[in-house]
Amino acid sequence: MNGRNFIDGRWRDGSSLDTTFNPSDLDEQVGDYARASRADAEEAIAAARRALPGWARFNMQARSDLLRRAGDIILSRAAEIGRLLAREEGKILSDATAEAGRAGQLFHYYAGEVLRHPGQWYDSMRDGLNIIVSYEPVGVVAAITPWNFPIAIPAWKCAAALAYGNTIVLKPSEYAPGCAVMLCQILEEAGLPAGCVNLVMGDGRELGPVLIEGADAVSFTGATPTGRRILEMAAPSMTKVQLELGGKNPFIVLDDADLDIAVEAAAQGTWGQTGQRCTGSERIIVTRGIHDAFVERLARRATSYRVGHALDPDTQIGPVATLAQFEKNLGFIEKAKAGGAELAAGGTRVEARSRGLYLAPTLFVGTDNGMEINREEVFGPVAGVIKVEDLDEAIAVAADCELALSSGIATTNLANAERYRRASTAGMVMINAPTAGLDYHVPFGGRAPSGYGGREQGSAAAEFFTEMKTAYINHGVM
Ligand code: TXE
Repeated sequence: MNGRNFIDGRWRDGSSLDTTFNPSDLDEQVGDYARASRADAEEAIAAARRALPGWARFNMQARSDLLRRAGDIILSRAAEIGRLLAREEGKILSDATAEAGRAGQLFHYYAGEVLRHPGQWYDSMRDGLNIIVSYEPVGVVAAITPWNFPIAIPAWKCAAALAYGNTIVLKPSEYAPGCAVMLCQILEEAGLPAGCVNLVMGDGRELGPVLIEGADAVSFTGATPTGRRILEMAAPSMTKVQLELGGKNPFIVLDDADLDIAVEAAAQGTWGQTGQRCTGSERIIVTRGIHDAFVERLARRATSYRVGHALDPDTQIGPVATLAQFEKNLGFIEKAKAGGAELAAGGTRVEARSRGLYLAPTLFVGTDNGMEINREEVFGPVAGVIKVEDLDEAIAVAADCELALSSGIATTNLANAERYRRASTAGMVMINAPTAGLDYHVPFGGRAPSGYGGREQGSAAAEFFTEMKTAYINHGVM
């Protein structure tokens, strides 16, 4: 893939090229991408601003049709997008293709949302007046996205922003920008007017300040420290900010759990997609009565996974996406061992035919909630088991964490499930289901510092991507 920046409807070279490599095989180069300069980012913001009035007034039916067409094209090219995603990010081909499909469905969903654009009408307390509350585009949106869902996250930000009449500058992760290039090609093919979506690639630390100062709103997904930095940078210009950040998600297993369901939900939540999901299970909190049986089954499940090349149809767990993340994961593992956590599975690099970043699904037992392995977001196929006495202690341990994105519980007791649903401090609660793996038509996100500035996806996205206007109309009719 040879990717260029997309500014004002034109594909443009950058100041230099950045190369990406296949994490399943570091000897394979995947793409060369034009690196945008700060001046390019300024031009992209200016183009988005010029395009804004036209897109904000764009005929509703035509806007809906355009988003639907974009969704159709994404779905028709899902295999191609999935293959690029698998090569560049390392997600196994079936998951990568499904993610591309999800991106297409998101565009279809927001094609429908265009037609359900919110608004309210009220009687006034004063006779002869009515009140209309309308929801207007927030303006130019900078979408800054990470590598772990390189088509779904750009899609859910762009589809929602466009549906509500905004224009966009998209800045994808430098580790996996290929899918964002394809998304912009598809939006162009679908007929989106020039300037409505712009793409700038490169280092977020360099381009970020220009985007944050120039845009009306920034929607960011990524690391919690980066999110804090963005919030600080947005303060002087009071740019509206939406942050989807890290998780340290607890999954509770109670004595009354169905063991099969508990093991599979924990396994999927922990090791699925190589654990590189902000909603992944990282702390598995297990009550004493079921602890040994559960741990024995879960450790066996960990060693049953086939780890390997993302394009190999037999592979169940792909590589870690980047060398930096791989080394970070190994660092967490070493420190957990040194701190007294006991390795029940994995913990080592996996050798394969290709020179890939393969890490065995890893499970620590005998951990407590104070250990680094249970406090810092690992963002890899690694989890720690914490033994507790009962649901009360499980709730307390689950809540003893700054991050509050997703959470889960395995129990066959309805009252226990409901108690946890109410007690959880997280933005999302799963009962007998993995903490990761979510629908796109309902709100997604967590409480600060996991999330900030309104939920994404579903109709909840309107909160961030629109501004309210309250109009009083004195028509004089009593
Ligand atoms: O994230 P960054 P990285 C977590 C996970 C991982 C860590 C680092 O723990 O180990 O983050 O991943 C852009 N101003 N998550 O380095 O740095 C950057 O170019 C503006 C959790 O990939 O946050 C990229 O486009 N932008 C997460 C995007 O921010 C800046 C998913 C994300 O990069 C910037 C991925 C700046 N100062 C990683 N610095 C989740 N919540 O799902 C960087 N960027």
